[in-house]
Amino acid sequence: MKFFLTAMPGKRWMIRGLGLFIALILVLVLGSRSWMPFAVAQSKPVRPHILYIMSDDQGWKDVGFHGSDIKTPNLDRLAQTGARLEQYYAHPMCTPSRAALLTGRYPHRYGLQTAVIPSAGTYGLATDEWLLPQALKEVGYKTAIVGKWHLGHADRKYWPRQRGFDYQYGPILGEIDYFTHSAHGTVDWYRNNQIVKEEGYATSLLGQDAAQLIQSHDPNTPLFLYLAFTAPHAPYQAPPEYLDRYKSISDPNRRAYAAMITAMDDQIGQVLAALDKRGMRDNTLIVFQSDNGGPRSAKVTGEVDTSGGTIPADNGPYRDGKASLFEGGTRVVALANWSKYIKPGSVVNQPMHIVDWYPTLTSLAGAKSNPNKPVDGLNVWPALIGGKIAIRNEIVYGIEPFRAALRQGDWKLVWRTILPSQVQLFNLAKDPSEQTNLADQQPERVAKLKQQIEEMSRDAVPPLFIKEAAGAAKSIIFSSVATPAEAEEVKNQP
Ligand SMILES: [Ca+2]
Repeated sequence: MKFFLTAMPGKRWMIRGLGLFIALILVLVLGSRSWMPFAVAQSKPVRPHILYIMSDDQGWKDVGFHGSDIKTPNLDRLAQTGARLEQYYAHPMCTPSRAALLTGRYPHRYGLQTAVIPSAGTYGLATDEWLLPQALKEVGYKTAIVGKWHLGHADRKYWPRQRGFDYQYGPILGEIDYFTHSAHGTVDWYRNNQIVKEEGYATSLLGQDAAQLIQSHDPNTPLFLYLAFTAPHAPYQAPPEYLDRYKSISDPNRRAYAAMITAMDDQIGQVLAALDKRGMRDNTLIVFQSDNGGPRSAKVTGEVDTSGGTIPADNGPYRDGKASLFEGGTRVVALANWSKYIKPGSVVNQPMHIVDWYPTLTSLAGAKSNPNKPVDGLNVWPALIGGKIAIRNEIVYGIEPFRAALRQGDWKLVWRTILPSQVQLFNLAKDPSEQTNLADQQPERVAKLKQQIEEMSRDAVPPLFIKEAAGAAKSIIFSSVATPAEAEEVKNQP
């Protein structure tokens, strides 16, 4: 070898040069993590397990990692080892948000843009929508919903087992008692469409069921588990052992609400432990979000009467809350975690919308998107893994016949279209709390945003809530006679 190199000096230089070249490449590759998207150095994701955790009516600030006094150690750890999504938007109420997640399409396209499906409601999410579990099932996923549905209950064709979920456990309606699992005296607690009567606190039962499902799952089959807690939606109820942890909070509603969130966090810890135990964690994308902002008015906490106490949710700097098109109703607490691809401790400050998960998750799964209808979501995977390219410039908060809100870049228009109409324009970069209405100073911007809303509204189906409520009201007001006692009752309603 020595002779070879001595006899061929040119070759020796070539070998030295090659060594230097390899060293240079190694320096570039290993030293470049700080500026490269985290996942570029990783292999391409292939059909991950997906654990999608949703809380219900949780305030933006009501997690440890947003500075709350409510203890959420498991969510905090997910945030520390994943990405906080700090400009993440949902719709302002349960039904529209959940529909947007599962369809990837704005709810005004199928009539679910207004309010929630009430307990007496007979309508549901249109059955010609192609839902996320249906798409994932086609490419071999096992699909499961553990928790709240709220996308139609009066007809079984709307139920989750009929909409692509292999397994179902939990309530179909929007709100239940946490101990009796009932709404208006009717038990709303099912496993695979069969009513289940059992003891236990709803949050604990959901967590235990999700953990058991993971423990019995074959890790070689991709799993989509939609874990939709009812917590911390009203009624504000928690077991004594959790209430005892918040003796320092004197207000009963806030104390129970804090206890409900910590009980949920404990269950999330159990579910994560099950993923670890089953060896699935490394190949699981975990998402957590609240379905809408925390309520700031007793009128929107739900169907139970909470008017006697304080409203416990805290949306931090954001204006108003649930049911409102202001940021407090729509910019929700959210995170994504998958340490193999998503940089631990990162913060995604790009705007993201709940409709974005549909194309993002179907793309990761190698599944087909909706074959028949336009999807509004965008694939935000590059943003989640630290890419700097802006994916989304526009946020649709809601398009309803009587109100709408749209964000383009930093500018947001909130428009009440019924008389007396009202237009508000905010610069969210400078004024995230929406305190200064700039509509009078920027008439051209207002006109442009209004025009865009008008154009979007042409694709809207009339809200099914209004259609059904008007029908019900008509049958009452044209078929009975009002009495003074009834008038008094109506006047005294909260
Ligand atoms: Ca909700």
